[in-house]
Amino acid sequence: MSRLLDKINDQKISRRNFLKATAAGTASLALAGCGSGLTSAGEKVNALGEEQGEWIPAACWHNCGGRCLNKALVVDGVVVRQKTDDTHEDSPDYPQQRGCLRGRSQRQQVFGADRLKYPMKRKHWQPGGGDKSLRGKDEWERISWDEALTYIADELQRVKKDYGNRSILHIGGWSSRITDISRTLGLFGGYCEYWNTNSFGSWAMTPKTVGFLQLGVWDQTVNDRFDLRNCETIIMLSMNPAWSAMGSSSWHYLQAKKAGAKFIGIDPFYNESYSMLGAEWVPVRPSTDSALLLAIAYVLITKDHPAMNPLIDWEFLNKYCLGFDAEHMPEGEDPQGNFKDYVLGTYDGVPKTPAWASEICGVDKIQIEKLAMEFRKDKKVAFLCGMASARTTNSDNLPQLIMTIGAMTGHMGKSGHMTGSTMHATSGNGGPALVCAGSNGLPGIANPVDDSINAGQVWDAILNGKYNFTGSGDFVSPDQFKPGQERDIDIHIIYHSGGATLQTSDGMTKGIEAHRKVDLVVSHSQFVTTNSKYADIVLPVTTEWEKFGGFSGGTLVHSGNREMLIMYSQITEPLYEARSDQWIAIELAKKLGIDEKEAFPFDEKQQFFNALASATVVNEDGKTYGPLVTITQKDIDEMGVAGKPQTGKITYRELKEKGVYQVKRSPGDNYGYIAYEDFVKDPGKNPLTSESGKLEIYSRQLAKTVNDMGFSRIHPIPSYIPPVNGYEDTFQDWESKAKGEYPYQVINPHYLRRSHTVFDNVKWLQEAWSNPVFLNTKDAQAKGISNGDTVLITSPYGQILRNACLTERVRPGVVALPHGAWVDIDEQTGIDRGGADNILSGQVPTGQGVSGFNTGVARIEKYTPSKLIPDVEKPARIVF
Ligand SMILES: Nc1nc2c(c(=O)[nH]1)N[C@H]1C(S)=C(S)[C@@H](COP(=O)(O)OP(=O)(O)OC[C@H]3O[C@@H](n4cnc5c(=O)[nH]c(N)nc54)[C@H](O)[C@@H]3O)O[C@H]1N2
Ligand SMILES: Nc1nc2c(c(=O)[nH]1)N[C@H]1C(S)=C(S)[C@@H](COP(=O)(O)OP(=O)(O)OC[C@H]3O[C@@H](n4cnc5c(=O)[nH]c(N)nc54)[C@H](O)[C@@H]3O)O[C@H]1N2
Ligand code: SF4
Ligand SMILES: [Mo]
Repeated sequence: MSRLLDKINDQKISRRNFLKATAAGTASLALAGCGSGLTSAGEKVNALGEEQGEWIPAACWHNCGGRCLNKALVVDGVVVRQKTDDTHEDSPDYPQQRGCLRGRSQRQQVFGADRLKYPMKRKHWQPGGGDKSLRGKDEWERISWDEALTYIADELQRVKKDYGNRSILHIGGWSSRITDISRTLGLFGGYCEYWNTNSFGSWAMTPKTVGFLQLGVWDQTVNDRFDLRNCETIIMLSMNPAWSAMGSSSWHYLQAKKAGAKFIGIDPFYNESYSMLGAEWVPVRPSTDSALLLAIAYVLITKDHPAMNPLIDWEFLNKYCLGFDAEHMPEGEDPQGNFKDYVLGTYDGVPKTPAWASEICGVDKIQIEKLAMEFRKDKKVAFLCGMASARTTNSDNLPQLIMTIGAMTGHMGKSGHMTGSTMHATSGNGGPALVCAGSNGLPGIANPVDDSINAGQVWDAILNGKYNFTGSGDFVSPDQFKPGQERDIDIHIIYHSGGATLQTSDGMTKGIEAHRKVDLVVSHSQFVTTNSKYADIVLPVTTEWEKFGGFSGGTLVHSGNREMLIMYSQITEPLYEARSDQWIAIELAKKLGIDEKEAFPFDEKQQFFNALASATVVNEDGKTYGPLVTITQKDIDEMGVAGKPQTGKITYRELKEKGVYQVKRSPGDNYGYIAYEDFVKDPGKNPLTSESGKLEIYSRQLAKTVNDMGFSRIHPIPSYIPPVNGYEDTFQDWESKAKGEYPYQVINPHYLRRSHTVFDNVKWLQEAWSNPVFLNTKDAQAKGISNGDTVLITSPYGQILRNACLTERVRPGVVALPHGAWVDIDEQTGIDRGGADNILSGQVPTGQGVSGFNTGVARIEKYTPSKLIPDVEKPARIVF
């Protein structure tokens, strides 16, 4: 290390040598256990860097809960330090876009010793598959780009000829359609797609169908952040912005706290957010929120008295909703099917009382009664919901039930009142984007194959040759929720061009088996990720730091919070032999005899320019939009692109230097937002997205769509349907309450140390945040497990090891296993030492094709054969 520092100080080192040296330095650090070497490195180069370096806005491009401004200090081509937003003074009304611990460790990732350096082939792979069983444990051989692309092209041709294009499964992470290779494969005749409701769970389709969706965007059904300060009570259901929505969100909630709001958290885990906000805890069992909320409805209905105890907003129900009671049912439907009578148990004989719910959801019945009162109509209430509770099986009615509670109590469409979903980069800040990212201008390329397999069936489909086809595309496609149709499928190639899908999809144990079945697995990646570990040909790709530049949210669903747009620039030339995904797509097109100009009519720089020129920003009226960036002919000439000069709010030069454009906000400005305001003012003129244009507490369309898809069945009204692998399944016998083989429920909180799987290889972060399993103290003690003990967790689908962290913050009966750790199977025992969440999940799609990430059962026991070493002490995965 010290020789490296001397070299940097000498300023004699070339950039390329430095990168090699950095890589070596990080490797030795990793092996020795992270010492303080790098800190002193920072100090030494710091003084030097400040004089001579340039701060360049550096991408943080991951699917985390933030979009923050990060900058890298580059001295003579070498990144010596990082910092975050200091472009303006920080204040609650106009906050800096500050990065988190992960973003600030980005250089450790980009220049990590474990970066993939060259294309690689698995030693025992041969065209047709070779020894397939060795996937995940074989040796790697370095090959040239030409060899790699030739192997892939030949296999694609062979499989197309013998089995057809639908035997090529292309997985591009979130959506098969967004990665560059989808363009090449589209022109090649198409590919079978993979789709997943992912983050959204049953918020994927339900809200739009029942009329509970604003602006076409899922997490913008709540009011603007300033309006949080007008709320008396903020009830949060399955939310953890302090971990999962870094950036400014927590600060917005704190302003509401400062303004006097009372917070309540409905969650099996009393997480950092509730703790920060001093929230009252409603310790619900996972996947049982529907039971709890039905009992809330019961209390509201039975305790309401319009004059003496006004809890329900009858006017709101009458005017804006369908299906609450027998008098407001859709035409042609049996009046007995209404919500109120279901809650009261009029026809099914089961009143959904707090006692009824308590047995299921585990919240004391007195606490349920008290909680119901908090929703009362004469209080200013925000009912904010994250989507974790809907990443559960049989939860299709949950968003509808959340909407129903909000509608019953009239907490919609006015200041100080809100009901809806809010999560990720836009947590606590609803409304349309004030600055909008532009488009790269590439024309779409269709996929001629219409097959699309749900994440909850994809590995089973490969293994068994059958799946339930419900429509094409990903879940944002209107065509995805169609009547189900059993289809045969015969997958021969798995092509991973993005995402960490083997790691992040349901049922990893079966996923590995499926990967060991096909003829070829290709993976583009930056590290030996799980996808690449089980692949045959691995192609090293560049990070965003190695590209010409880009904008926050380029390929992601969320571009950031509504008030800003980030533009980043190139930090370094591509490392080693890494190439961009687009370069690979172009070169593969050439090998396949496809006109690459048809796939990519213009280059990445022109794509950047197009996005720059088409970015827009709101005008001061708060309604109309104009171009964001002023671009001169000189800028265009310097970039070497085709385009016309234009006038906007910030010059290209200033944006390039600052890295961010942020709309300056203050309370009472023109940029505020109240969800459902127009609808509430004039429902006739501003109908919602449902069949009737109203809030559908009874939704014919919802039940029909889900039931026709054929994964499982639901009712048109919100009802409690026991989840698959839920609390009920922890019992051998529900009546006698005899516990079964898997007596605990498992949830997967998104974890601070990583963004899903990304950053989990960074030693700084591994050292700062260990990755235990969180167990309730009493549960652990009953099993003789102490803090730090290694625990074996067994589900019906797989086994993992983690060291225990005992806490009272997880409710009894629940095991909280952080999401996203990299799998590390011990091939002798079959046990995963990495603690990967999806080793514990199965292939169980329900309803609209939801992944039940937070519905799982398991048993726990102290593991004695050996003790897990901390992740930071594990060697990094360095191949060459
Ligand atoms: N059990 C369980 N599973 C879950 C969840 C859970 O809570 N529990 N959460 C789910 C949710 S909400 C989500 S959104 C998904 C996320 O699932 P994924 O999208 O699969 O997860 P990421 O780890 O973000 O995957 C991004 C991958 O892309 C790679 N990458 C980064 N840049 C590039 C690039 O330029 N090119 C290429 N080719 N690759 C690149 C990264 O290294 C990483 O491997 O996981 C889901 N899975
Ligand atoms: N650090 C970090 N931040 C991230 C991510 C990451 O991986 N790491 N991922 C990003 C992405 S893509 C997404 S989708 C978001 C996800 O963001 P969130 O949905 O906020 O993430 P989670 O941490 O899974 O869940 C939030 C809370 O829901 C609780 N919960 C789980 N199941 C249930 C249930 O059945 N009922 C109730 N009432 N509560 C439940 C959990 O205990 C947790 O406290 O985070 C984003 N931000
Ligand atoms: S919250 Fe996300 S975008 Fe912001 S610094 Fe952290 S990892 Fe990067
Ligand atoms: Mo997500």
